[in-house]
Amino acid sequence: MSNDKWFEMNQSTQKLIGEPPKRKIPWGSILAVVPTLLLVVLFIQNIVFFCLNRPQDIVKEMGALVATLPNSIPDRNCTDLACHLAALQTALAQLNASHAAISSDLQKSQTALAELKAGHAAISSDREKSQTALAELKAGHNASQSLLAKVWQEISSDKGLLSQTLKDLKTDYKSMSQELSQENKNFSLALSSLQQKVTGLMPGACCDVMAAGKSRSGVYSIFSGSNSFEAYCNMWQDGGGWTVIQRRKDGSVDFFRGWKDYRKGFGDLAGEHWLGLQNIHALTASGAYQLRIDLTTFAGRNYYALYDNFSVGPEKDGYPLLVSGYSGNAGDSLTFHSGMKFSTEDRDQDEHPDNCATLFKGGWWYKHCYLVNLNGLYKATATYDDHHVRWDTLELPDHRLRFVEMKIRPRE
Ligand SMILES: [Ca+2]
Repeated sequence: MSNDKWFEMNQSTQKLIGEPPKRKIPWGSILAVVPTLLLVVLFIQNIVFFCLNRPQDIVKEMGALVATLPNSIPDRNCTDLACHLAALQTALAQLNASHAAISSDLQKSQTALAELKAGHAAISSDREKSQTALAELKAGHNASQSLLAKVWQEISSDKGLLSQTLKDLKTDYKSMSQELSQENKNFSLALSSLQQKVTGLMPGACCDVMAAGKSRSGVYSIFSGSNSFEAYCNMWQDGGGWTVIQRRKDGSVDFFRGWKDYRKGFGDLAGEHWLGLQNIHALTASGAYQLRIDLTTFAGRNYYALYDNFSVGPEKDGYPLLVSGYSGNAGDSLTFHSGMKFSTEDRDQDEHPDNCATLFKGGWWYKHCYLVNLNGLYKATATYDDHHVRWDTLELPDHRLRFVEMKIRPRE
């Protein structure tokens, strides 16, 4: 239809203008279109080239990117795109997790920072208070110094008066000290006198007990110097008032003992006993004493020996015996022992090369060794032996003894 129209138009045109003109080749248009076509071809070629090569480049770039990821990411060395994507996703997940942790730490840090700020504010407040208190203290210190200066000034002005007062006080003190010293002396004298009176009232020996009206023989308390002890008082023999220091009568008490026992005393005061060297020493150190020894033989005969002077020295000297002034009917066996120290099985102070106390089973003022062995072994029969209770100046067989009593009394 359009070609027909164009032909009709051409026919009509030809009719109008006569012969149609000759047809020319459009070289200008052709020259203009060719470069454009070339450009289009090149563009299409590049597009095709890009489309063909781009995926491989992407894989390479992604591979390079994945290779930079940490070693902890799995499949970081694979070569295909899916694997690279998986690795990148894993890395992204780890980054997310790290980010969450960092966010949490950040939050905590912010909280801590807020607390620090609060603490700093409190410290600042305390510091202000401290500064205020310090200022008050300084003010107080200044006031005290001022007051002290005033007081010192007053003291300085009163120094003369104070010196005089001090002098007066010293004089008063001296006077009072002298008075006090005198009163102290008076008190000491009164106390001493009182002690003497009290001591005088206490029996120092059995003679004092008798003097106090006790006429019955028995055990009484004795106060001799610093020593107080009990002793048996013989109130009937030869005027009475005797303090018994030793008795043997039935062998009920063992007399073969050591130093400690002889020092302290042992046995039954109402029966067989030894009063003790320390007590005997205390008694005889208080005054002049006499000693009476009563003896009964197995034949039933009674004897006695009386010594006007009797004493036992202190322990540091070995409790030495001093005895003299014999009278009686038993014979003087004991003077032989005067001057001797006391010996026991565990303390040899005799003059014999051996220990007489061990040899003759007793404790005594052994020499080398004895004429008297009143603390020897007690035998209930009249058997003769060297280590028995003996008084050797008695005629045989009477020097074997069934009863012995040693007693002392102040010499009149
Ligand atoms: Ca000896």
